[in-house]
Amino acid sequence: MNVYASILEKLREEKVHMTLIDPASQTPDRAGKIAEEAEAAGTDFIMVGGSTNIDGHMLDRTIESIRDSCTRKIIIFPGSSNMVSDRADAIYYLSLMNSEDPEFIVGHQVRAARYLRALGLEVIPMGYLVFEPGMTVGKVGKARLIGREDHILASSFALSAQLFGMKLVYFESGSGSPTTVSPKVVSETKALISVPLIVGGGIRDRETAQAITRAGADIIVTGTLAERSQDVYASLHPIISGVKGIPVQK
Ligand code: 1GP
Repeated sequence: MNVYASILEKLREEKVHMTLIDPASQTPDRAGKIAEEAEAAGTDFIMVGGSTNIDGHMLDRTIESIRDSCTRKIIIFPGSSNMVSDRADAIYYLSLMNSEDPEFIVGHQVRAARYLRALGLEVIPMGYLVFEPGMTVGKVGKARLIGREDHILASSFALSAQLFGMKLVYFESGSGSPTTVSPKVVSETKALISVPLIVGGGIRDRETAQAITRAGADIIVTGTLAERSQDVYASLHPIISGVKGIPVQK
């Protein structure tokens, strides 16, 4: 089964949690340890990537280390056309739709297209929307930030992504953000789209993760929490069990 099909299959049963690991934030060994503990805490998929440029060798080593210590599928979350590795199970083919720079909407994607085809890596098309405060990805990606309460603009972008044929929509506040998108933005968007909605950026506690999930988010992403934690299991388990405790609409 390919990765996208396994995401959909999982979502038929329960809400999904993904752990983001940025290869620029720690050694490959530590990345492997984070993934191992995240899996024990119940995470469903490992995303590898970030908005700072990472050389291919570091990306490969990080994915190999995660692969050695964890059985979860690994999805690349690329910040540029360089972040491609055949060690992963899939890659988000993402368009930062609210960028002011066409490079982030379609430029990197065009440069990577033939290489991705040659590698045979599974590609998952995704509409990626960056909300205030945006943090590093907002600056690097030259995003015209969406307000965290702006449900009209947010849901219009999300519906547009679906109309373009994208298979996932990701609402991003930026890694390390002090705020998250508002639950109302999530609920208004879910009322309009049928593809899975991912929400990430600034989620650090069970209550926030549950509020966003209850509003309709299908997939919750956390990154910073595990990267900064001495006890990854203890940090992630309350969030993941909280997310899993919200029933899916059948
Ligand atoms: C960033 O949405 C992810 O791309 C995760 O954000 O690091 O704040 O958990 P955090």
